[in-house]
Amino acid sequence: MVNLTIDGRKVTVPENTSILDAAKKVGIDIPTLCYFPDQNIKGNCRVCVVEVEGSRTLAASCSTPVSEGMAVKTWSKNVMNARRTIVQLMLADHDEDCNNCIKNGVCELQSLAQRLNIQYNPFKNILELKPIDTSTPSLIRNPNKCVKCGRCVDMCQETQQVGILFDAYRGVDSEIVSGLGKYLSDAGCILCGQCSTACPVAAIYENDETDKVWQAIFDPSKRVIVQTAPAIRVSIAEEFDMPPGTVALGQLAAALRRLGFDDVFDTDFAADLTIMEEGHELLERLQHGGTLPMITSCSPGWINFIEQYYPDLLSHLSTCKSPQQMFGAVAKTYYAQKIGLKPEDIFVVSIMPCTAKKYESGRPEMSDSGVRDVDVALTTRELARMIRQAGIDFAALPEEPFDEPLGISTGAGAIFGATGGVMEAALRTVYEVVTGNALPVLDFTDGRGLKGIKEASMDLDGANVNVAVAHGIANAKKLLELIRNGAADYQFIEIMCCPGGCIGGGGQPYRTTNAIRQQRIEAIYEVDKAMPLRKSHENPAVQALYKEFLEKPLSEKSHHLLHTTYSN
Ligand code: HC1
Ligand code: SF4
Repeated sequence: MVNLTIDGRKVTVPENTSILDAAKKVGIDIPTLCYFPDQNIKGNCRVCVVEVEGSRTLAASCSTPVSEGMAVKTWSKNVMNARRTIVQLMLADHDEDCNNCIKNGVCELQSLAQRLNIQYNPFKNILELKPIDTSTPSLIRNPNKCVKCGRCVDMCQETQQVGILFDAYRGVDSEIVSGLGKYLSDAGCILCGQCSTACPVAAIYENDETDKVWQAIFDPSKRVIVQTAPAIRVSIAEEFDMPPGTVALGQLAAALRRLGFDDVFDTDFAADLTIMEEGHELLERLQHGGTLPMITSCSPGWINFIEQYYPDLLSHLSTCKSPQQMFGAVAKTYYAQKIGLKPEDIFVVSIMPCTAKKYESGRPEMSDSGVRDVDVALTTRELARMIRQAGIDFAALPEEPFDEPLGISTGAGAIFGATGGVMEAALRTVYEVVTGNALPVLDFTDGRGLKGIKEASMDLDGANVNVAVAHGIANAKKLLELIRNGAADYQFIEIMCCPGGCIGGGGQPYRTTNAIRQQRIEAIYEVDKAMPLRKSHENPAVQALYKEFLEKPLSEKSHHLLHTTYSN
C-alpha cells in the first residue's frame, strides 16, 4: 500500500493506483476528458493535471501513479490556469455553434468550460471547417466538433476491434479519421455506434430521425405503431436521472402512449416469434442437415460485420430476420388485416438501443409486407429527446400495460436484450419441443454475464448440443476464427455485436461503462423473473398468430415474411 496526501488529506491506496483514482477515493473529483472507464489510459488531453510537490511540471493525474510520501494539490493557481488554457485551446479549434448542436446540454467540453468558468477565450478560433460525414443512415460524423480525445478510436480499435477510426497526422494537423480520406460508408464501418456512446462531444452521433416520427404522429391519416426493444426498459430511466438498473417497463408504455402512438407494442413479442422460427431452424439443421454451427442473426451490427469481413461463413447464419424486422412484417400484414388497414396506411416506429437498426430497417429486402416494414428506428437517446420535447415527467408516469396482441410477450423475449439471452430463450423452447418434457430449471446461468465467450452443453433427448455465446466484435472474431479453422465444436452460437449485448448498444445513454452494463443485465433478468410466462412457445399471441395466419414455424408464409438472405 502507498501513503500520500491529496489536498492535505491522508490517503492510502494500493501500488500503481493513479492519482485520479486515489483522489476519487476521498471524494475529490478531478475533471477529465480523454479518460474513459474501462479504456486504456491515454493521458493526452491533460485536462486532469495536478501539482505534485517537488515537481516543476504539472502531472496528468490519470496516467501518473501514486508514490510513497507524495503530496498532491488538485487545485491551485497553476492548475487552474493550465486547465483553462487547455480547454480554451480546444474551444479555439472547435465549432462553437452550441445552440445548433445535438449535444447541447450533455456535452462534456461544454460542462468543462462551465466548470472552469470560461467566459471568454483569448485564443482566436482557427477552425477550418471540414465536410460533415452523412454517408450512413445510422451515424453522423462531424470532424468540426472533434476534440481528438481518442475515446472513439479506443472503442473501434480495442473494444470492437473493427479498426475503422484512427489517429492520423501529427501536431496541429492531427485528426481522427475513418480510413484515410474515406466516409464511414466506404471505410468498412459496421455502424455499431460504440464510438458514439464514448464521444464526449458531438463528433460522432446518431442520425436523429425524431422529426420524421413527429410528422407521422401528427398526420391523422397514419396509424402509427411503436415497438420497443427488450433493452430499452432497463436503460431509458437513466436518461431521466434514475440509477442504472432501474426497470421502467410500465412507465415506458405510458410515455409512448402520451407521445401519441396509436398502438404501443413490444419487440419482445417478436423476440418470442424469432425463437419459434430460429429454434425450429436449429432442429431442422440438427436433424436433417444444414450448416452448423448455426449462428444467431438478430444483431444488425454483427450482420454488417460478417457480411463485410467473414463472407465465407454466411451460410452459418440463421435465416431468421431480427425481431425488429419480424415485427414490422407482421404488423403490416397480420395486424393490418385485423384492423382493416393497408400496409401503406401504417407507420411502424421501433425504439432500439442500436444505431445499426436504422440501417437494417432500410435494407431493400426488409419490405416483405409490400412496403418498407419498419419506417423509422429510433435509439434510446432519441426517444428520451422526444419525451423531453413533449414535456412528459417520465419519473412521475404511472405504470401502464402494452397493447394487445403484439404487446404480449414472455420473459424469454425480454432476455434477448442481454448477452446470452437469445441462447437461453432458444434452449428453453428447443428443449421442450424436442423432449416433450417441461424444463426442470429455466435459468441457464452458464450463458449469462460479461465474460467474453461463454460455453455450455445441453442434453436434448440423448443428443448433446454444444453452444457458445460471444458479445462484442472482438470476442466474436475469436469464434469465427475457430469456425474457419474447423476447430469449433459447437452446434449453436449466439453473437451480439455490442459489449454486454443490446443493453450495451450503441444507441443507449452516453457513457455506458461495464459497471452500468452489469446493472442493466441484472435488471433484465428481474424483468424475466417477474413475467407470468417465461418460454416463447407459451406466448398466447404468438400461438394465435400461427393459428390464424402463419400456420406453423418455417411454413411458406413464415419463410416469406420472417426469413431473409445475406449478401457480401
Ligand atoms: Fe436487440 Fe433484438 S435483442 S437485436 O439486441 O434480437 O437492438 O434490445 O430489439 O430486433 O428483440 C437491439 C435489444 C432488439 C431485435 C430483439
Ligand atoms: Fe467503429 Fe463501430 Fe464506430 Fe463504425 S460504428 S466507427 S465500426 S465503433
